[in-house]
Order: sequence, then C-alpha cells, then structure tokens
Amino acid sequence: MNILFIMTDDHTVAEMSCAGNAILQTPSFDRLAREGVRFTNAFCTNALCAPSRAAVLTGAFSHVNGIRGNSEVAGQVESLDPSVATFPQLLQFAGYQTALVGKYHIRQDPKGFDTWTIHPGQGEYFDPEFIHNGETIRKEGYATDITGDLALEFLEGRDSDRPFCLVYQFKAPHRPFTPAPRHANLFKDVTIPVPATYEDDYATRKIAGLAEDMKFHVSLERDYDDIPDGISESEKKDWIYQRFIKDRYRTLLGVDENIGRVLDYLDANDLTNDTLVIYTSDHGYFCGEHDWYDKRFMYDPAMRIPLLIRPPRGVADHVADEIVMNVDYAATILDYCDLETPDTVQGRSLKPILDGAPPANWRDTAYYHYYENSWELHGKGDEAMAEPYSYFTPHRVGPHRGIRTNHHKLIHYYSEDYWELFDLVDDPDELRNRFSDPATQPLVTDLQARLQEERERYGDVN
Ligand SMILES: [Ca+2]
Repeated sequence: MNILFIMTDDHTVAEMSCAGNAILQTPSFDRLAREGVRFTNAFCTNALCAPSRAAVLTGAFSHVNGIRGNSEVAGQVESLDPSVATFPQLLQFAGYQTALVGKYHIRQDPKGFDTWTIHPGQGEYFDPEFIHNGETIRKEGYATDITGDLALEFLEGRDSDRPFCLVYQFKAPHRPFTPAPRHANLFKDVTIPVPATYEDDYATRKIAGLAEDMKFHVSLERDYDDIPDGISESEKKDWIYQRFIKDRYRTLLGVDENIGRVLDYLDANDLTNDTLVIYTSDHGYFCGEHDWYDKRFMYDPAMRIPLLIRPPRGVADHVADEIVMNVDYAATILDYCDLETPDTVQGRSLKPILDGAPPANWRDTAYYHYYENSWELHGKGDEAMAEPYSYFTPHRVGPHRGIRTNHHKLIHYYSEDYWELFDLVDDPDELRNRFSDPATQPLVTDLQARLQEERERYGDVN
C-alpha cells in the first residue's frame, strides 16, 4: 500500500467544480471525487496553518500535539511534542520510503522523512528558495510547478520494491494569491458572484464585530497597486473581490494541473490500484463571507475543509456526509497500511466510510479550539486580561472553543465568557446568534453539556 497525501493552503470546499463551482473547472479534483469519496462535512480542529498541519501529521488535537498557534509563545516557537509520533515517522519505521515536498510551515526541521524539500516558512511563488534536507537551495520557476516536479522526481527515483509515502503540499492558493503566468488572464470577462454574507453588520455577534483586521477590502487593499483612482469604497471592495477571487481560481488551476501530473504518473506506472490518495486543505478560508478574508474563526467557511479520498481500488463517485475531522487522516493512513495506531492518535479511521459501511456509532459532533494570541497561551496574567480585547491580535480574533453538529454550533469565547449558538438548518450562514433567546435555553444547556463531554473525550479540560 502506498500513500499519496496532498494538501493545499487555504483552499475552500466551494472552489472545485465537483462541489458545484460552475466557473472554476478542476478536472483533477473532480477525478479524485469521481474515483473516490467526496466528504461534505469535513472540518479542521483549529483553523490556522501550523496547528492544522500538526493535527494532520499526528492525528491529535493542538493541546496534545504541542502546536496551538503560528506565533511565538512567551518568546518561544511552539514545536511538535516529540513524544507524539507523526504518521510519516510511523511509516518510515515500518520500512516505507517517505518524502515531503512543498509547504510545511512547522518551524522545526521535518522528522520521519527520508528526504524533504520544503519552502522556508510561507515561501515564495516565483524562483523560490527551498530547504532540501537542511540545505538552502533556489529553484527557478513557479512554486506550484516546482513542487509537482519534486513529487515526480521522488517517485521516479524511489526503490520500486518498497512502498512509499509521499506528502505533497502546495503553498498555493495562500496569499498573495499569485497565479502562474499561463493562468494570469483567465476569467477576465467573467463577473464572479459575491457570497451571501458579503455585507454583515454582526448585529448579534460581538466578537465577530470586533475582528477589524479580518475586514475584507480594508486588509487586502495593500496587496494591490493598480486599484483605479476615484472610485467609491463599495466599488473598491467589488474591484478587490473580483481580483482576489479570480487570482485564487487561477492559482488553484496550477494546483489542479500538478495533482493531475502525479495521478497520471500513478496510472502510467501501475500504482493507482495500490495507492491511497488523500486530498485536503489545511483549513478553509473566508472569501468575502462575513465581509472577511483569512480564517481562524470557527464559522463554517474557515472550519470546513475540502476532503477527497480515493481508496486503492477506487469506489464509484460517492459523497459522504459523516462528520470527519483532520485528526482522522493519520488513523486512516495507518489503518490502510495495517500498522498499529498509537494511543496519541485521537481521530478515527475513515476506512469504514470509504468502504461504504460507516459504523453505527460514528461521531455526530466536531470539536474545535482556536488559541492564537490569548494571554493564557502567551503566559501572561490577569493584569493583561483586564484590558478588554487587547489580546485579539493578530486579526483581533479571540480564542474560542466549540462544537458543531449537523444541526447546531455552539462557540465559547472563553476569555470574554461570550457564547454563540447557531441553528445551522435555519441559519446556515451563521448570522443569528440565538444564545440569549429564552426559547433556546434547554438547547443551550444540552449543548453546553455536550461541549464539556467533547472536552473530556479529547482531554482538553485545563
Ligand atoms: Ca493555511
């Protein structure tokens, strides 16, 4: 059994034609969906780059794997807890050939890979530097294509008598959303519709209303030096939206092509039937929803992630609506490889769902915890807490935890003891916080108990 684990940076579910996008055509994503399973309720557990990547590698939540945020904590860089194994380490130990190419974004050198070539930090789109097994090198060309080349080089050079695990991770479509020149002029004559919550007055969501640095066009304006002069603020926002979303689409076309190259290689080398392919993104993204860009908040545009899995011999075009989380991948990979899953793995194998037989006791709740820049995390005391909202940086998003079922979402901004409750059936855009509605009080009590249960289930109670 071989493993091809593919991940992008900040890709949303809506940006794939297999998920209904009529403007952006993504044949390789669609192929994985057609030959595998497309998950419609896949969620990350902490919508930020490094924490998501740590959860993916270990199958454990942030409080177990050691990486809660992207930033330094009390002057220290967070690192993966060395006592928590990653799936590449376990596969390498079992004799797999393991490789990592592209974006990594965990501050320490990768472990568990026979060979690795990664962008330093966020990396660059053109003629980027890479770190190859500890040595800095520079490659000419466009990052997405180079990452594809590196994946193919590894596959070409591998020992074909041993199984492989290739972790294939794109920088794209991360800001500054820079497409390959061959895609730069696509969609020129198209007007892409804005999301339903493009304007939002945050009337019932206090914390959301304070997240000033998440504001869409205010924050993205500095990325563009060719905004026409003399236009109104709303015209400027529309101009930025069209450029932003088109550049994301263009950038994603490069990803789609480079996924296609590797899928073609598997076909041409008789590997397709012996390779588990997982495609996902580190988290979702606000593409104008709630008048925001970026991620962090537990609202669906950031929490929901694209997830396509093609099992080794494929299944026919199946859509799965079970609630799954990014901590499930490690368990799934180890299951397919017939390797023991260590106790530190908190997710569950998705193999039964991929086999078309989800267990009767499959979970009905996703758990989420975003930490970045709480004073609690940064080791500061009550004195700092006395300054309202001063900890909401960067992006002024307060730390929060919560649960999501298919019907409800409960969020607790615990530094402020501020709660939100959404009925996702009546209010899928999460605009009407019903926490203080007297009619919901029995439901609030029930959901708060369920939140506590999930915290205890995953050991996140301190
Ligand atoms: Ca990211």
